[in-house]
Amino acid sequence: LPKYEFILASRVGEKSNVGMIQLNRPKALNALCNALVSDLTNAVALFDNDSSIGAIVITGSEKAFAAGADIKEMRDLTFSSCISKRLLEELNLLTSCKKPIIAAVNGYALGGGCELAMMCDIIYAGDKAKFGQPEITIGTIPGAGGTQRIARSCGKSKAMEICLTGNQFTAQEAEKMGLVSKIIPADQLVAESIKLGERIASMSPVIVALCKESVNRAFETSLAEGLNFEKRMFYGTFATKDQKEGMTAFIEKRSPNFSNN
Ligand code: CO8
Repeated sequence: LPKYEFILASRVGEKSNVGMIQLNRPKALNALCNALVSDLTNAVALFDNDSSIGAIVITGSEKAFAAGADIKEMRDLTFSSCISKRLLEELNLLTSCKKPIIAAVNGYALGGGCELAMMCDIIYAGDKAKFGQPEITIGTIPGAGGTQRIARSCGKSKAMEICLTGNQFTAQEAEKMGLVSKIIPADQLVAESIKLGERIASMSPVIVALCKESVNRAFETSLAEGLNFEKRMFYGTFATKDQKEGMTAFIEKRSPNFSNN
């Protein structure tokens, strides 16, 4: 795997089938400077195209998942420079990854850090994690999905309160709101997230990709269209060898041997 400046990337899990990305810019609490975002999107693309990898985990340090966009890089931006640089469009590439991405959040997930976690497919939080969208306190607003994704997963009142006050909220509150799926003691968070990645990586990759796409469709369309989309994807699974293998293995009382076909 390539060496990156602001992240560490490795293959983890008993079968080395989980791609691990650790944000590694400790001096700035993993603030998402442009170079870090490039490293991150490159590493995700590499794992997405690596057939030995079935799921990806993104984590930070115990102190910070990521403390947001880099405020020092942002201060002197202008409207026209944002347009010409297509600011934040690169980070959005993460959402086109076919493989499930798990955010393992310890410490601060603020601003762009919270948004990065919400771009992932599943969030596991350490018991001391702190979330928030503090942009309003520094004269801007969330720009990488915060207003939209919190509204969709937690409703309007929570989204408004979080985005308009900039107040931090705890892992426990985040779980209650449905933003994170599980809280784990901080020192076990990464190991548990890898286990989750291994569980997903034990499934058929092609079926996992169809399943992820179907769940994501729920956020993009009406219920009737989404149900139709899901049904077509479901029908589509019967064109794969892995569906035959999965059901045959069940009937023969053995574990399946998926092939990504
Ligand atoms: N940008 C740049 N540097 C940062 C950032 C940041 N977001 N956060 C922390 N740092 C730096 C500090 O400047 C400090 O550096 P130095 O030692 O050189 O002064 C170092 O990290 C340690 O930080 P603190 O001393 O502040 O550590 P504390 O433990 O006292 O406080 C906090 C931790 C509460 C997390 C505090 O650092 C903080 O409030 N950080 C800023 C949080 C914030 O406002 N984030 C939102 C940024 S705006 C944003 O994210 C826009 C979203 C658009 C999408 C972005 C996608 C990339």
